[in-house]
Amino acid sequence: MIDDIIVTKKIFERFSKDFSNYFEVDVAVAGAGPAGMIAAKYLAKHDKKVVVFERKLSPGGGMWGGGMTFPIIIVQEESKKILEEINVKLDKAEEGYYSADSVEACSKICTATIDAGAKIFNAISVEDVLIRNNKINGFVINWSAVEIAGLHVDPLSIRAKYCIDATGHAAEVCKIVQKKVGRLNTPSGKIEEEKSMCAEIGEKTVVENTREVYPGLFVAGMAANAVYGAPRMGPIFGGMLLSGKKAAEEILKRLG
Ligand code: 48F
Repeated sequence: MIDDIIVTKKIFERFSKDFSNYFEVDVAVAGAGPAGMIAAKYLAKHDKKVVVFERKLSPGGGMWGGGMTFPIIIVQEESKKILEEINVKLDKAEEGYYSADSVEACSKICTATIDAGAKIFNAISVEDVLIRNNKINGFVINWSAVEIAGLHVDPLSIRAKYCIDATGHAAEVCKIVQKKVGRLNTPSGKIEEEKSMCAEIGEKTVVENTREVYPGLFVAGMAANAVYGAPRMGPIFGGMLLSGKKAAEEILKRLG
């Protein structure tokens, strides 16, 4: 016999237990795209307590769709190791361009992130930051369903020693900080805005632009290029992976 109420009770109890375990963390990540998940994976592998909040039901961001929904992604020599470490099968196409199945890459990155010990909460959006002594020290979160329905519901907060904006093209956390908190660590102090596609430059700058954009807040992945005014790069994902890894390495240096 299956008791519907026991199912309800188990879900509620397990979620309360999981969620309360992540009220205070070492690192909180906004966005479970490739950059955010790879950052979380490396941090968790170094025994840091990491939580990722993803607006959508499925982690993976823009990786599932490959290029124009052809479910294939490209990575280059420097980044292919990150996928090899998690057993993503790569075809060597030509001249150092490797292709992978986007569904395989996405699901294996997600699995590796969770197996490393990071926690991903889906259907939760970051809508603001916590700030103390001019340092960002947490996220303000709400159910994505509340946001989508436009309901007037106050959010809740979690505290983190460091936060990462890995929200992709929209750079949502940096936008909030620009609007509400103050000057970003960019040439103009504002978001410089993403430029048109150029994979050659975009892939390089996305790693260079992965840095602390405001005390306590790092930016990674496509958000880094959006914030620092660099080009997009389309379905080549090596830079996203390297950016996530760099964000983790920079934060590990701070956390010790
Ligand atoms: O967009 P996304 O995949 O960002 P990324 O990791 O990778 C970029 C590439 O997909 C692609 C590209 C590469 O060549 O240009 O665009 O930098 O993943 C960002 C994730 O963040 C979620 C969003 O649903 C997506 O899954 N997200 C966005 N805003 C929020 C958020 C928010 N405020 N709170 C929580 N999640």
